[in-house]
Amino acid sequence: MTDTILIINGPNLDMLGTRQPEVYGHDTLADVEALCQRTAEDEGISIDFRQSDSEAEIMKWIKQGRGTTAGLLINPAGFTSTSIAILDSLLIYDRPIIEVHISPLFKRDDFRHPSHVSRAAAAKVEGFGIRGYEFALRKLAEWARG
Ligand code: DHK
Repeated sequence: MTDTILIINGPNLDMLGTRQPEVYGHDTLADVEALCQRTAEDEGISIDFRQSDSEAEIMKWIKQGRGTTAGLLINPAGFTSTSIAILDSLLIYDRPIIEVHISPLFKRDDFRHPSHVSRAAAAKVEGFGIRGYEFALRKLAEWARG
């Protein structure tokens, strides 16, 4: 069995550090990847860290992850409330999924509140900044170990 956790970042997360720092903080996506890499080494697992603005590409990666990865951390970003197609891909995935949001959606715009993705997720982490990735990854590593 693989020990690789797939980490998928959705649209505009490549602009972390530049994009609305008052909401998302000053860390870049490279900083998020470095945090995940350090966490993975500490947990004795591997990560496959990706970002895309393309719904189709994200769906392809989720389906490719079926049977080849031990868990999935996804920040669906702007696709969270809109993409039934990504939800359907997640429902095809066969290992635990944790949904992560950097910002506290519960106190942001109403249109950000509903999540289609949550229906496929085992857990959700939001509002902890980029540390949410570390929390989610540690839990996925625990589940991967069985
Ligand atoms: C990131 C985004 O890009 C937004 O579309 C979401 C999420 C919030 C985050 O907090 O990580 O609404």
